[in-house]
Amino acid sequence: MTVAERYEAAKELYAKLGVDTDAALKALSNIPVSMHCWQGDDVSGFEGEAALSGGIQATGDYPGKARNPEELMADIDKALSLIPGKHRINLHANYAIFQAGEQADRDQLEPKHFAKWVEFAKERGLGLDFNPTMFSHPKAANATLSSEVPEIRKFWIDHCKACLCIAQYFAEELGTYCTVNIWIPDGLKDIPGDRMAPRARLKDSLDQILSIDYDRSKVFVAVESKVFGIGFESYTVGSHEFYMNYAAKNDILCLLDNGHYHPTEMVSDKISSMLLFFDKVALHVTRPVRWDSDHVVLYDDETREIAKEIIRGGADRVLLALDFFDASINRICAWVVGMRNMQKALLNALLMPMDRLAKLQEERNFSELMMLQEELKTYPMGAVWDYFCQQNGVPVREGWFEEAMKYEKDVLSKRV
Ligand code: RNT
Ligand code: ZN
Repeated sequence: MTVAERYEAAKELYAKLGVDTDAALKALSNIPVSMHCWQGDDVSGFEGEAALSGGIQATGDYPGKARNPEELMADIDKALSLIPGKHRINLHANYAIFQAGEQADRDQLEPKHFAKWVEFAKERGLGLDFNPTMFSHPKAANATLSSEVPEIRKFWIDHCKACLCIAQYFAEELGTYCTVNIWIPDGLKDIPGDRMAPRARLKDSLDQILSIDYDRSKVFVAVESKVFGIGFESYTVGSHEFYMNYAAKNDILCLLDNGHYHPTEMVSDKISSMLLFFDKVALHVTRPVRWDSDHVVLYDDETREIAKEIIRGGADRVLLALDFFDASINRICAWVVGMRNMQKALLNALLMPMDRLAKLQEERNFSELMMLQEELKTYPMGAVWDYFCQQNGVPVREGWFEEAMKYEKDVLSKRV
């Protein structure tokens, strides 16, 4: 049977459940996923030799990582050619591109330092999202926005202000919003002597950053909390409660990274609560293995559950991005597997008879609810997914892997 024939058979089965597969595919093609540039080079960026700091780690030494803008852009292109749909690229400030001889510290960054990225995005019809980079820098050695040292704090406040200007430039040039996500690594290894003061300073820093004049209709600022980091096991300044309250009071957004909570705490369960109080919620979908390890996103239970909540809450209200950095495998494969899995999870959710499931719950008919959710697991979602890939002109099923391996042989393996 051809891909199209298998799709027709699947379509009939889903129709019996009242699910319209054509509508599901249309909806899927309208959900952009922001692909993080930093999987391509283990969060190195283009500034030079600064080692990755901030309590995050990219472990592994798989050969062929991108070493400059040209290589990273070529790798992103390769990955996107194997991923169906139109997406966005998520940049970090340490991916600024300087002209020969030019240099600017992070508090001096300007839109021009990202002109090449805008050109790249424009040519491909991609949106850009952005992140201040408050790690892997000598001034981030102890703390950033919560620092007790006024000059250090000012440096990072100025960096964030610069990032808002750059984000607005992205939004204006590309005609689509830009999410700016603020994450800081500030925290303590051991029991604090004072939990309040660093948080008060962080609050003040955020107030100063947001006091600049920027277009809130185009630039969506989000704050990303975290429960711990390596070397920050006992206390993080930017905790969940801190940021949730800050965001609510200041009309900005929260970003939930599903590696940043206690291991039995699920981000999928948080999305509906956020959407009842905020216009939008931002996500970093990742895979924590025992800690915030940032493994590649799989088509696993929590990814599927997150996707269901995105579909139920309204995909246009969720700023969906991925965040992982595995340096132990081919980096193109990491991107493609993670992106395709996120999309499969979204498709899986789009193919569920959501109204019927909700009604069964209202009726407290839990036997049928369980039965139906379990039966749905073996419906032919794969046939619908294959058709989507074919429709979008990307390789069907594992067909993409061969192309990734050819790229490794022809391009990546020559980077020594
Ligand atoms: C770190 C956060 C943060 C980073 C990126 C590189 O724990 O998840 O989002 O991973 O900014
Ligand atoms: Zn994150």
